[in-house]
Amino acid sequence: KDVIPPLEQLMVEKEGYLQKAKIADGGKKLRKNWSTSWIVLSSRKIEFYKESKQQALSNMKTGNKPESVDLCGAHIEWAKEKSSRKNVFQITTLSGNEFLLQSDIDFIILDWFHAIKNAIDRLPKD
Ligand code: I3P
Repeated sequence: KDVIPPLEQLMVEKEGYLQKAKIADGGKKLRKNWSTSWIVLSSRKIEFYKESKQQALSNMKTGNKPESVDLCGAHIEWAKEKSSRKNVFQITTLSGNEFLLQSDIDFIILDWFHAIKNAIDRLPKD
C-alpha cells in the first residue's frame, strides 16, 4: 500500500533553471561539468532535472528519476573561490555530496540562496 507523505513535503517552494555542477559524490571529488538544470525546491529536498520542465513532466510517465538531494543537515555557502564564474554557491549534504549552483543574474541567485538557506534552517540537523 502506498504511504502518502505529509502535504508539506510535497509542496514546491521554488523552481527554475540554474547552472549546476556536481563536484563531489560521497566525499569523492568529481570532475567539474557545468550544465543547465531544472531545479525544484520543496521543504526537505532539492530535485535536479537534467532536462527542461516539459521534458521532465513527460519523463515522469517513463519512471525517469531526477537527482534528489536531502537538505537535512546540509550546508550552503557562497563559493567565490571554487569557480571563475560569478554568483556561485555550494550545497554540501550530510552524505558528502557537493553541488555548485550559478546564475549570471544577481537577483535570481540571491533568491535561490535565501530560499535554500531558509529551507535548511527550518529542518532538524540530522
Ligand atoms: C573545467 C571547465 C569548467 C571550469 C573548471 C575547468 O575544465 O572549464 O568550466 O570551471 O575550472 O577545470 P574541463 O572542462 O576541462 O574539465 P569554472 O567554469 O567554474 O571556472 P576549475 O578546474 O578551476 O574548477
